[in-house]
Amino acid sequence: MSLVLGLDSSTQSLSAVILDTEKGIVVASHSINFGDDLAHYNQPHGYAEAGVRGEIHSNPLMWLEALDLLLSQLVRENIDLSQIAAVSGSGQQHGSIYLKANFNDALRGLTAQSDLKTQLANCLSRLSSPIWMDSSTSEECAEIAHAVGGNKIVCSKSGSVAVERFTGPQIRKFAKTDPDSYSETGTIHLVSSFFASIFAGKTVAIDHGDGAGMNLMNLSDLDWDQDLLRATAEDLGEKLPPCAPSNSKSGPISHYFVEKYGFSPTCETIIWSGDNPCSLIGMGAASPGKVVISLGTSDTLFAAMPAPKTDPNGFGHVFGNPAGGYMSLICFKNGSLAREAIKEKYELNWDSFEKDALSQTPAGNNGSMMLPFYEPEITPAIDTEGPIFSSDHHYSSGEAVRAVLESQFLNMRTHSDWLGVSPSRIFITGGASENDGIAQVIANVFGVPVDRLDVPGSATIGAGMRAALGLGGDLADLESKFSRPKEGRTLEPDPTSCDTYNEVLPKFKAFLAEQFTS
Ligand code: ADP
Ligand code: XUL
Repeated sequence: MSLVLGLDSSTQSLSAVILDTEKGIVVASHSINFGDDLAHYNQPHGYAEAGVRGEIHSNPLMWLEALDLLLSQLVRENIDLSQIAAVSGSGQQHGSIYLKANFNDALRGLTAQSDLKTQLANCLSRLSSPIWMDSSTSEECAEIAHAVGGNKIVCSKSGSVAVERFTGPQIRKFAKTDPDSYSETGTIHLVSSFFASIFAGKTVAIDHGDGAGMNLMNLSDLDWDQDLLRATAEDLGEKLPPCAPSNSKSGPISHYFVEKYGFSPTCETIIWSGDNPCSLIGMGAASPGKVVISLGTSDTLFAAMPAPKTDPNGFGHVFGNPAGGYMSLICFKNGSLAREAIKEKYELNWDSFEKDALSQTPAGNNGSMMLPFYEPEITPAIDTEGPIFSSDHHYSSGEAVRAVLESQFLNMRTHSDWLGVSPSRIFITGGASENDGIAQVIANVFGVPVDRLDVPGSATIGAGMRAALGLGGDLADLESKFSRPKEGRTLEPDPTSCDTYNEVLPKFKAFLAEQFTS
């Protein structure tokens, strides 16, 4: 059997691809959008909108319902799931699910006569899951850093300073604010290890890629760090699954999926990883040399690293590379959500955003800039209530579209300097990467050609490739089949615009520093 299934539970959707690893083709793909397809949860973008002081949570039952819905729709489309040899997946990073001690028994006792949501609902010791957009744990970050002797130590151990959205500070906040429910919690899972456990029918490990996004794993031995565990919450070591390499097998698929959806009982499950580590694999960037920009709900910039190197400003991160070694990751929270805000304000669609608005204005926007932070930003760490414009004249739609894009990518260039990598080519992925206007601004700001891959959805594809790697597949072979650049779609930088951006860059940095001096 040469078919593998890759899933991606992201902020706004749950997606699946089936890859034929011999023929090198995508046999099927399907997606459930939380806002549109599961509108009864009232989480139009995949999370509850009205958070208190930066709290952003999702409903884990919505994720479970999405999984049953996705698989039943694949079966209804006559996709034969019995031919799948292995399953793995990708999850939005940092989000956590809190489960009572009955979780393992409930997984073992799942029956195909009912669904996952109904059968697992009473395993939750916390009804909602904080996700990566949550910025409510500054106090807990400071406490963790203080307890281990400062953020320099947190960073040298875990690859990141204590970060609001990371799972450790989120766990600490839960333990402080709801100690009874915390002590009732038997296991804390990441989105990735939660789904992986459901497929395996038992609690499985957290992989080194996603585990590094918790402020709890020590990068030197890739295991839980006892000082960080102690600084975070009582008895935390007992509530976490073990850490394991990303290609670990977790046994045959749970009987639930065999009986309900016709999977083969011999289908192997491979533990899941985070969406950015999976994307690194899907983009063919697992070996050092390629720089990837992912334009999803957030924008991220990442690259494989031979040895861990940390960001002196504390904004960037080091994660485990699912193929071994390390990767860097820099997350810009105001990605698609900021572009969407401008699109909606000027009543544009993505086509007119690019063709009518962007094309009206020249590179450099005649000096009109903006700081495109609609929500508290991660890179740089800024607590803001809204965007700031450099000029108080009314921006036309063309000026506003150009301002949001130029400032996003000038900010990205500024805050990826510490990697010390001069890319000769950038690979882009994610929902917004299809937009040629956006891709051209990236090419011009960074001054290098920009490529996309033949097959869209690098996190989902990467999850499928990881399923194949778990069965012993060859990375170079899989990359040659699924991570090929799309022919005829390379965007070359325009030399005149590149010169303009080299001149604008120091002005943008000064504007940013002027507004946010801390
Ligand atoms: P995530 O994985 O975080 O859920 P995706 O990678 O699926 O996100 O990207 C979804 C985002 O892509 C949407 O929020 C939307 O703003 C953006 N998007 C989709 N199509 C376009 C387009 N043609 N141009 C610009 N942005 C787009
Ligand atoms: C990475 C991050 C986001 C999430 C959601 O640190 O917070 O990219 O993984 O995609």
